[in-house]
Amino acid sequence: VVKHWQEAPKLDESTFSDDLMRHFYYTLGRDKVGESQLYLYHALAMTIRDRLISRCRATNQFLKQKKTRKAAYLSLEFLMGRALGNAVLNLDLHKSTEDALKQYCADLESVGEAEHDAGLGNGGLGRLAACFLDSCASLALPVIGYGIRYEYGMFNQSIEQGNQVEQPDNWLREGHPWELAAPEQSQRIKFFGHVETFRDKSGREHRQWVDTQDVLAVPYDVPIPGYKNGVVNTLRLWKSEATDEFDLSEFNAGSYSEAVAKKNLAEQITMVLYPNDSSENGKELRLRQQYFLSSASLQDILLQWVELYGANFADFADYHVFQLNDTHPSIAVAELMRLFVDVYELGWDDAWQITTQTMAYTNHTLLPEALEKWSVPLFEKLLPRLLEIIYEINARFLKQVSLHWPGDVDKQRELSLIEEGDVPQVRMAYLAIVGSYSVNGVAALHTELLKSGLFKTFYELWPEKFNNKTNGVTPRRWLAHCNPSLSKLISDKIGSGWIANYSEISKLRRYYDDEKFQKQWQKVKTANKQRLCDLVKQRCDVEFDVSMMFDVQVKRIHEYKRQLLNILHVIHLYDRILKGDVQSLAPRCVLIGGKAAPGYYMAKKIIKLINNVAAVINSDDKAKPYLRVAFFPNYNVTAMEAICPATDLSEQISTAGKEASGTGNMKFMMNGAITIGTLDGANIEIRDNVGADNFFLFGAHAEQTEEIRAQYNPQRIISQDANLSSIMRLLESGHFNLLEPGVFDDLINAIKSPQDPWLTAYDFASYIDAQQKASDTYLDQPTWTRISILNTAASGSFSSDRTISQYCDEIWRLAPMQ
Ligand code: DL6
Repeated sequence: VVKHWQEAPKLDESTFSDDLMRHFYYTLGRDKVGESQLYLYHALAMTIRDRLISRCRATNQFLKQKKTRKAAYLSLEFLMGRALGNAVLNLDLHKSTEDALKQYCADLESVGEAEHDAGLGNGGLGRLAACFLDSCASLALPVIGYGIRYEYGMFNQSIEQGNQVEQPDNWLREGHPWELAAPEQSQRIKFFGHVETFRDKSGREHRQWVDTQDVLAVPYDVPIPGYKNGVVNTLRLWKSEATDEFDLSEFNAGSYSEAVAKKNLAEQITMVLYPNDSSENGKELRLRQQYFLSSASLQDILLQWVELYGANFADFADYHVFQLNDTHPSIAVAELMRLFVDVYELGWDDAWQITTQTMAYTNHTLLPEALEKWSVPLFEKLLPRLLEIIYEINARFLKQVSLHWPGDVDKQRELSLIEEGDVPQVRMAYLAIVGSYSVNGVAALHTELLKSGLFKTFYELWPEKFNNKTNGVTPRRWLAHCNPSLSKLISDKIGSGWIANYSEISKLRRYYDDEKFQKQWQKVKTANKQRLCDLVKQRCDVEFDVSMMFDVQVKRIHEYKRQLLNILHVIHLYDRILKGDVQSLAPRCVLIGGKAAPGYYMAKKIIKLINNVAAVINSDDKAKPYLRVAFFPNYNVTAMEAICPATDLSEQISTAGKEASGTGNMKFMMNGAITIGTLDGANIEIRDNVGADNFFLFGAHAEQTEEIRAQYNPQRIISQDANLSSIMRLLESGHFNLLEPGVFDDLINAIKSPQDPWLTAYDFASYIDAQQKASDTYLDQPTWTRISILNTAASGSFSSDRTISQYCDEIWRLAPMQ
């Protein structure tokens, strides 16, 4: 007799300790805790997973029983980081866990160290997806995440002779205890082949995609717990596998090796995450990943629909919405059409109506190099039926364009889904816009720039589609979990309601002037800084000092994010120290971390410069009392959990108009760091919320940058600025590269080039001024602490709960699960 799930043994706090022992002893077959505590971590993860599974079942059962509108978040990236601490927090298992671990003389923090980060994303876009899942579950919203189970996530970075070296991230090597495979729900994905017309019995013509080389998509489900609300949603990650019949012909012909090689080809699809955060390189494998994810996820949802309600899709759009996380999964628009028209035999118009009422697209970047285009010949080879469908969508769309702008052929060329040229290209962002009922940017300025620039003509055509959803981050991971001592201090003062309802954090404002509270606030910060000191010593071999200001910039290395400007300021401080101009210097420890895309030459040079400058400064005794510099290798989610609670000054210094939103800026703010930043992305909203006096502003405004670029003369700026000239002399003299002549020439030339799009020299002087203000303020600790408290208190609207509530109310229109 198969026991029904409802009769499954009850798991609660009373059995936690026994469950842990059972998993350790029986499931894993261990009786001793080793050095790494790996098995104890696995046993603990399984003990907690048991509790997640029961809640996940209940959540799924609810959704099956009630015909409910749901959202699916389609993303090529989910940068989840570690799961253990988050699950303990959200399921309120802290005490049970610590008690149970005592029998092994272990504690949660040390056992948690055994967990590998799930680094299935590059940076902001992937981490946003992870924060969104936490918020959806915590708000009890029926949202499923769909992604790829990459065998190798974001590469591991080490530094050798100041240079970035990449190593593969074999994160699954020791097993991933949180996931559950569901091979019985695998989907078949078609590639290659060709399209034929056939006539059915009634004489109707159909297009058929035949002679395809199919690959299996096998789902692995990762539970996503809501915060203390009993909800557990699902992140479904697809792994590619060869189909069973892949080898038959070769086996029959005795070609064992060829057969296995083909298997490898299928499994390559989900082998590795592409490590570019904002540029695509047109690789066939990447397009395969995009189609693989989109097709598997849509088939999964359609199949569930058919199983529950039959193949009638008349009200499908009332119950489903697909949020496309950037253009990466935008092929889903054409795939949903293919499934409706070819597989479920809907008429084109019905299919198009449903599709355009279920798709919604989020744009995450204005950088032109990140706007995906795929060559038509590649599409034709890999996905011939999808290309046909895109042509048909385009033909009908261009008819609409010609009605709107009669006789204007240029408009048709401008908006066409196919870009003309030697090798014509499919414009994926245009496909996403045409196929969606909602198009959103991720911060107010970014959305305005989309409407007035990149997608201006689409905005003229469909103004109602465009909307803004300023990003947010989850206060559970980014304050409650990563900064327990500050959380306790906050909760002692204003109660713990802020964890579930982050707008309550504003109650903290009442205490910013309270001296006793300020002292407690400082004490927490100092303890967090001490922890970071230890980590920096261990990872960078640099001594930081808690009495100095912790000035931090951690994010992907990109020219537009201007780590170069930061290091110019560091050189300026060093220059002042050498000249004995130290009177108004607040002693600082500067920490910079982030990964460069492996093929991004300039970003790698910037890493090298940071490391060389750090080496020179840290070995100079004159600098020691005033300045220490470290490059943090292999920056990832777990590193940020230690870094943001310890940061005093948050560097958000991108060229205005280039950073779509930023989310690191929000994590720092929540943890009481003060921002030095440009009017870019969500910095603008951060400054509006905390007040101009509590933010160190500098730099050109976005609307000025075009004009500045038109007459940009950085050599003149350098020659007229004594500070900058002095820095350039140090750089050009080879002071930081005595044994490596010329290594920084390209960086030096970039700063001096009138074509420098990042306006480094232009913003330098105002950056130095703002840094001096930061320095002056830091020397006045009561004022600094007041501003720090005000920053946390004003961070209420940067919770991803607020963002998700807006997605829910204005795009998804979902009701919470009751
Ligand atoms: O929206 C999340 C995040 C923003 O906060 C960053 O400002 C933006 O740079 C990032 N975009 C990407 C680019 N990927 N693509 N396409 O990661 O998105």
